[in-house]
Amino acid sequence: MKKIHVNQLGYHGSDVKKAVIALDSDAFEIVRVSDNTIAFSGATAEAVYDEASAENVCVADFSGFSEEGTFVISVGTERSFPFVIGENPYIGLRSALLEMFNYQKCGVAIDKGIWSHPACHYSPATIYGTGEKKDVSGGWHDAGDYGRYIVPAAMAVADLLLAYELSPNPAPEILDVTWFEIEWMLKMQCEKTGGVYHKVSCRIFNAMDELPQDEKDELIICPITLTATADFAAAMALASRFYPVKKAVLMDAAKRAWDWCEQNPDAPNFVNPPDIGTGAYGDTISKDEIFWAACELFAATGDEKYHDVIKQSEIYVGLGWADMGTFGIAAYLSAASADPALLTEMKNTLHSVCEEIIQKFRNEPYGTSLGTTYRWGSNLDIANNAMTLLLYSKLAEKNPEYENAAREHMHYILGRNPLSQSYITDFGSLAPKNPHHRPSIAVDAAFPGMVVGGPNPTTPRDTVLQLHCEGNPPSKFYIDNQESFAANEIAIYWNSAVYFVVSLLDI
Ligand code: 9MR
Ligand code: ZN
Repeated sequence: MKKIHVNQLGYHGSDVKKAVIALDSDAFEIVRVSDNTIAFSGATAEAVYDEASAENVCVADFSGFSEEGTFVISVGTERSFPFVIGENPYIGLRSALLEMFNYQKCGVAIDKGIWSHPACHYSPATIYGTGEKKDVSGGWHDAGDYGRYIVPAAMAVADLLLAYELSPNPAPEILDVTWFEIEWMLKMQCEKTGGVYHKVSCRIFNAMDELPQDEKDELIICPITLTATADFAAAMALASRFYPVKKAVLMDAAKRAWDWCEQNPDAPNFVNPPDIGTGAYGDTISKDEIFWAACELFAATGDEKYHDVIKQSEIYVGLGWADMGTFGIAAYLSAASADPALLTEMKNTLHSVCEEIIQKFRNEPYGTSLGTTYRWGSNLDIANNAMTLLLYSKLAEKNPEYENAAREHMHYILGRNPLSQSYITDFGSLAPKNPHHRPSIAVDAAFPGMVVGGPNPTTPRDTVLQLHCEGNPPSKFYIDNQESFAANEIAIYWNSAVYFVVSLLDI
């Protein structure tokens, strides 16, 4: 087990560069891997107690060192994993994170080396509780399972489109990649009512080594929900900015979904019907999704009817599949005819969230901001906090400290954490090899560029994780085991959030 933690890909020469040393040390050395010579000697900062890992650690700041090459940090006999200092230590990362979405495609044959497979899940699905069939083929498999769910889909689409819009150097293919999911989302809208079905999947999660084309059980479309319909309205209105040729179709879909929400404000929250066991994504509060939808529809149309809803609403803030408020704020900040006073209020609201993040960040030696709360998908929370800071700096007021903090969050994901664990498959010396991802398990090789959920001590039913990590502090509650769904699964909206961050940082 390493005791000196670094970003295992590396750092740009001009970056703030820090390693975290979980040893009692007052000095460190940077050693050239090529010839084992010492390139730099420095003093560590005074030891601090890190609550999330329950350890004393010292930060080694080597920002002043910018020689290009491959190095390790050394203290006594301890060595970190090697890392690069250079112009592009993250080569291939951004495109791999995006390629994951092409790999998750459902309903079409996939041609990706050992991970290739024929088309899957293309038969018409049954609308729950009826004999009615509907074609809802396409879209991305959500995660390690083959379900396709509107709520996380809306989030992934928003992350990717915002990455395209706000990156200083966006990958042009983002729009094509994302269109595949949007096309499927459109099929999930009920033609008659405008409401949007919550999800489509088989009744249960099938065997872990089953390839998608072998999952032949009946596909079930679960009932329309307010959460899914509001998320859909928001995502389609947002998408209308990016696909001019499809604008009319997207806006029509968005408005019909909005009307459904207005007519069904008290529709119940989603819970799985008794005979369905796949992901629920049930959200008890849909007001933030309505707020997001109103902001996107207002930004897309300038129609005061949506503005009135925003003016009467609380300002919601937060990112996560159950929290869409910050997307709403981002939309309002880019709306052409925003109200100046409300605009200021929204900026201030976002600013206070950023300040909460940054207060924690200043106290966390690993460059994180989660305190001791490592929920299922803790890496999403890491990425979302970075994303929130970057959105503020981009849309409200440029803030170098926020941008630096976002970069520091990426260092955590790429290995500068208490386990020296990179959380992205195929990137870093110690990257996950056994993600909870059916197609990877079936061929016994992890598809590259997938972000795993990360440490999570709060899911007792993940028995393999619990057994292995019993007694571990929160940020060390992780195992690279294919059975650990609560720490080692992958998901489209985890990749999309990290993709947003790397796109804005332009790495
Ligand atoms: O990411 C979701 C996490 O926030 C929830 O706590 C968890 C339990 O409801 O579900 C996670 O989402 C999973 C979904 O339900 C099914 N597909 C895989 C998702 C990632 O683990
Ligand atoms: Zn499929």
